[in-house]
Amino acid sequence: MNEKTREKPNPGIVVLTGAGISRESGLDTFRDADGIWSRVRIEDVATPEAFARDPERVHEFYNARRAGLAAGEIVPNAAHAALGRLEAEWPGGVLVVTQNIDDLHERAGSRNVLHMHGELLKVRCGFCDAQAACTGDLGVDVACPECAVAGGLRPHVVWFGEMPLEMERIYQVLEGCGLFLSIGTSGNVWPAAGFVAHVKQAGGAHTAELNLEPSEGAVLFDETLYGRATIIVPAYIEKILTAGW
Ligand code: BV8
Repeated sequence: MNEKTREKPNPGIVVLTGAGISRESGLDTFRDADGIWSRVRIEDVATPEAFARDPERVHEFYNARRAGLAAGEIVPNAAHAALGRLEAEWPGGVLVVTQNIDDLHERAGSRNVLHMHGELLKVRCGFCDAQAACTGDLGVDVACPECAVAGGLRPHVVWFGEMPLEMERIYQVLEGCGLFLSIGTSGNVWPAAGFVAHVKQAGGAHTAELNLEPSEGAVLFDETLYGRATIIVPAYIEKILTAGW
């Protein structure tokens, strides 16, 4: 713990997570050899242009991921559980800012979860902007539960070229935290890839990267630990709760 954060007895903790934390739960990552982007092109399924061009293709892509997430064998792992424990036991604030659109953090007991890239189990209406829960398949013929118009519903996810959610709140908590932890992300996607630099500019926080391998921004972190999330995250959380950082 450094000077500035030593002032505050229990400084806040911000944890950024990416697809790597859900890999051992059976969900694919994006950029690993067997990742999602090795099978489909971002331009075909994860941009507003793709949705305008071929909405059924995009629905098919997210329907398959939604069905996969709802499958019984996909459950939170020890890394998700460790973050649930951190929130329950750390006297200061803990916010999980996740790039993931799955619900494994919440299923592992985390309450303060901010999905900056949206949520797979939610849909949004392009006509009335209503949001609704969605566990089944979506299609252009499905009517909005609010305005009853069909053809406007889309997955409530942030596509490339779209503004991530709650950016102001995210920068605010980053500027006031005592520890910034980055778990299971390759650091290729912006603005999330810029958070560590933003924290360092703000001055006081300690920064740590926990990942299978060094990310694009690895050199910017004060501390790095490499290995599988289910192994290194519970150990690191235990250390924080018993000895701080
Ligand atoms: C925006 C939702 C304007 C949908 C996603 C040039 C320079 C800079 C930026 C850009 C640029 N050109 C374009 C951009 C912007 C673009 C961008 O960053 N493109 C990249 C590809 C160059 N960004 C945007 O368009 C964003 N919007 O910029 O708006 C703006 C500007 C400023 C401020 C505000 C707004 C919107 C981006 C969001 C897109 N939507 N997802 C969906 O999921 O289908 S992004 C998608 O990638 C996921 O959300 C994912 O989380 C994110 C990042 O990927 P990772 O999670 O890091 O996954 P990856 O596979 O890459 O890495 C996994 C890591 O885990 C690896 O390091 C691996 O080693 C590790 N790992 C694997 N197994 C394990 C493990 N670690 C531990 N244990 C294991 N077992």
